Amino acid sequence: MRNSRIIAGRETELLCGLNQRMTALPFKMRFVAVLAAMFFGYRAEAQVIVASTSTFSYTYAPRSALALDTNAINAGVSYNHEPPSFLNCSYISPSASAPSTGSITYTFQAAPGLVIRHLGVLQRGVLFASGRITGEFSTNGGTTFQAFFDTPPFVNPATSVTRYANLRNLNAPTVLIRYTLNLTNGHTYNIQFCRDCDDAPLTLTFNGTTVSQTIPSMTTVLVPAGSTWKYRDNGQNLGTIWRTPLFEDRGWSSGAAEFGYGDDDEATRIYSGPDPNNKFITTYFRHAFVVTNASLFTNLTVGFLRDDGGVIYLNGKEAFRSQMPAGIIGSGTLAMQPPTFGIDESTFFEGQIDPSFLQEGTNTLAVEVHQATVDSSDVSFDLELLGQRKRLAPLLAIVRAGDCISLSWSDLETVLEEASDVSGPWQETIGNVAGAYFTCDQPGRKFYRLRQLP
Ligand SMILES: [Ca+2]
Ligand SMILES: [Ca+2]
Repeated sequence: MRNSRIIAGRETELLCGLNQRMTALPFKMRFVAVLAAMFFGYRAEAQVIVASTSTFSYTYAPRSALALDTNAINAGVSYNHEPPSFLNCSYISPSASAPSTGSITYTFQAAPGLVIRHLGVLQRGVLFASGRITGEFSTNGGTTFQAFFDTPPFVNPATSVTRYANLRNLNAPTVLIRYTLNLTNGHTYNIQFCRDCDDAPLTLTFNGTTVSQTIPSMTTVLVPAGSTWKYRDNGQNLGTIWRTPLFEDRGWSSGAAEFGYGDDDEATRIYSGPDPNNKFITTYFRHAFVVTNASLFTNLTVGFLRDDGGVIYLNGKEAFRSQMPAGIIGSGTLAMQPPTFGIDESTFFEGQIDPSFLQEGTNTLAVEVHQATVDSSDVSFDLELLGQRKRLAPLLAIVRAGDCISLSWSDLETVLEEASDVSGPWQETIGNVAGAYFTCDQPGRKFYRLRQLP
C-alpha cells in the first residue's frame, strides 16, 4: 500500500491490505483492529509553528524528539514490534491470561527542556468482530485519563474506523496514550495495533510539536479547540454584516466543533445543501469569549482547521485567512486549489493575529469556511486561539504575628529569597512550599523577594 493511499484514507483499500495479511497468519482472526499513528514525513511541514516572539523559539519536533514505541507498555495483551521497531510496526494481541481485554500505553517524552505542545494521532482500524477500542490520554504521569477516541459499533461483516485526534495544548513533558481493547467474543482474535511493517514501513507515526518549557506559563488558551459556536449552514449569502460583534446571531444553530461533513470525524454535522453536485460553498460561524487584561497580550496565535479554506475575523476585523484567494471574499468565493486532503484535513494551520484586535471584555470571532469546489465531498472547521501575555509582577503578602511572619504568594513559578540587606547577597529561603513561608524569631532585619524561575 503506497503512502498516497494512506493519506487519502480510503478504507476499502486498507481493508484489503489487512485481509491479505490475515490470510498469511496461522490462526483464526475475525477481529482485526489497526490503530495507526498519524503519518509523518509526507507533508509534515504543515505542522511547523512559526516563531511568534523573539523571546521563545518554537521547534518542530518529529519522531526524533519524542520517544516512541520503546516506551510502550502492555497489560493483558501481548505487545510486539517488527523491525525497524518503530511505532508504526507495532502490534498487540489478546493474551491467554486476559482473553478479552487489555491495554497498551505509549509514553511520549519530550526532549530535555521541552514540553509536548500538541500531539496528533490518527486511529485507523477495521473491526472484524464485536468489540471496542477506546483511547485515553494523561499528562505528566497523571492517573486521571481523558477519553479522546472510541470505535463505532461493530457492524457485520466489518467496520472500518478512521479517526483523527488532535490533542491540543498539552504543554507537558510527558504524555501517556492508552488504548484499551474490549472483545466481546473471546480471545482467539488477533488484534493488530497500528499498521503492519510489511505494508508501509516508516510512513506512519505520531506527530508532535514541542516548545520551550517556558511557554506554558505565558500562554492562555482563549478559545479551545472543540468549542461551541453559533453557525449558519443554509447556503444564504450573509454579506459582511455577520462579521461584526453586534450582529444578532440568536437565530443561528449552535453546536460543538469539529463542524463539517464527509469525514465522519465531526462533532456537529452541518448541512451541505440539497444538491450533492452543487453544495453550499460557504458556512458561517461565530463565537464570543471574554478576555481580561487584554492589553497584556503580546501575541495571538490561531490554529485553524479548515476544509477547504476560510477567513477569520476578530471583532469585525479580518484577522487571518487560509487557503483563500486575495481580495474581497463573498459567499460564492471558492477556496484555493487543491482541495484539502491527507494530513491537512486534521491540521490546525497556525497564524498570527494582531493582538491589538483584542479588546477588554467580550470578544467576537467570526469565521467563514469555503469549499474549493461545489462537489467537494467534505467540509471541516475547528479553531483554537492562544494568547501570549506579559507576566504580571507577582505579589508577596506578609502577615506579622508577634515574633513570627507569614509570607504568601500565588505565582508558583517564582522562588522566595531572603537577605539581611536589600543589596544582597540573596539566598533562597528554606522550607517554603507551594507559595507559603512561615518563620519566627529571626534576629535583626530581613528582606524578602520573589525571583522568577527561568
Ligand atoms: Ca472540501
Ligand atoms: Ca473533518
